[in-house]
Amino acid sequence: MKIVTLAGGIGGARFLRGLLRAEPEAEITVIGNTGDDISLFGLRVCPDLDTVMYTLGGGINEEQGWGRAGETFTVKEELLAYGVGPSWFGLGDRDFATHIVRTQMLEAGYPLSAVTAALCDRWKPGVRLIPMTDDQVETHVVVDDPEHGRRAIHFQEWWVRTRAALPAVSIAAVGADDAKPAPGVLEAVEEADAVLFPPSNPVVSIGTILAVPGIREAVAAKTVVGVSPIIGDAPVRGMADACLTAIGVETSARAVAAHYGAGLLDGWLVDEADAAVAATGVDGIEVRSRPLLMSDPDATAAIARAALDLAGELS
Ligand code: GDP
Ligand code: FO1
Ligand code: CA
Repeated sequence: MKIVTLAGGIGGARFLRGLLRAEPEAEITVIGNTGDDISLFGLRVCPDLDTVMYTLGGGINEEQGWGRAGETFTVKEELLAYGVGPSWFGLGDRDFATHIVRTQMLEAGYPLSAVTAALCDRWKPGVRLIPMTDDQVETHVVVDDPEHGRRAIHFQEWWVRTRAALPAVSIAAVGADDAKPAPGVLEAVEEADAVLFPPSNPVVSIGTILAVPGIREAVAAKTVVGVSPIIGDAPVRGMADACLTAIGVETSARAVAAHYGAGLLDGWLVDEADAAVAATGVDGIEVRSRPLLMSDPDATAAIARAALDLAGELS
């Protein structure tokens, strides 16, 4: 069986761990979000790709959900001793090595997809991890900054430094319009038996991947089942509500399904807390309710199994 998932960071990675457990023989291709990527200290950092790679490869800091287990921060402290920041982004020593290897390969002329494959040679995530594009796409957020007025800042500055506390006027995937899907992305989607949306951020993870020309159309042609990241009108973790508000979408499992739309989604899993959404349905989308907390590997595998079963029914 061939499965394609789009994926952001933590929500995507944890779902994938469940999917691998539910369907160990499947050939899984993961199309990773690169809109969160940022250059710091001359190094290219790809948080969502790394979160998937470290989580599936056994190197993740489990409590935090991003970054490496057993991490130390000597390099960051030494940089700060020189007055070199940003201080608000916690790059650890072990993680630094990944960004050094990545940047060295990018500067030697390798595309990000080849670099990601090389990094995965070490981590062996058990899936084929492909960035959505080899072109540079960066999510920027327009905010009304009390100190500097209206301005655009990098998504990471908004998310990590301000914890999305400055209301977003708009969110843009800068460069997406001119980006091309990375090699293998469209082919994997075309060959897939099912496309799954993990409970990743609908705006800055799934939305950004779909903004690369060609990906939305290819995905829409397949049987697509999504898992809601919103339970009981709130994100399970993080500030996805701030992203949804910025694009004028209510923070609810129903509104997110309607936002994706029946042209894209065939099936939608909502939590038991949102059973009313399954009872009334969302136009043109088959909605089922079940427990959606990825509390442990078995619970997560059961969510993945339910998504696959629904895709099987709808295809
Ligand atoms: P990020 O890039 O690290 O922010 O991660 P993703 O975009 O892949 O996923 C973030 C989303 O995962 C958040 O909006 C959360 O609400 C959602 N999420 C996290 N844990 C769970 C869970 O256990 N169940 C569900 N349904 N959603 C979750
Ligand atoms: N998230 C934070 O909240 N604070 C950090 O200092 C931080 C550092 C960091 C370093 C490497 C990496 O791969 C991810 C990191 N993240 C950090 C997570 C991450 O940038 C965001 O949660 C996501 O990009 C939002 O989707
Ligand atoms: Ca992300």
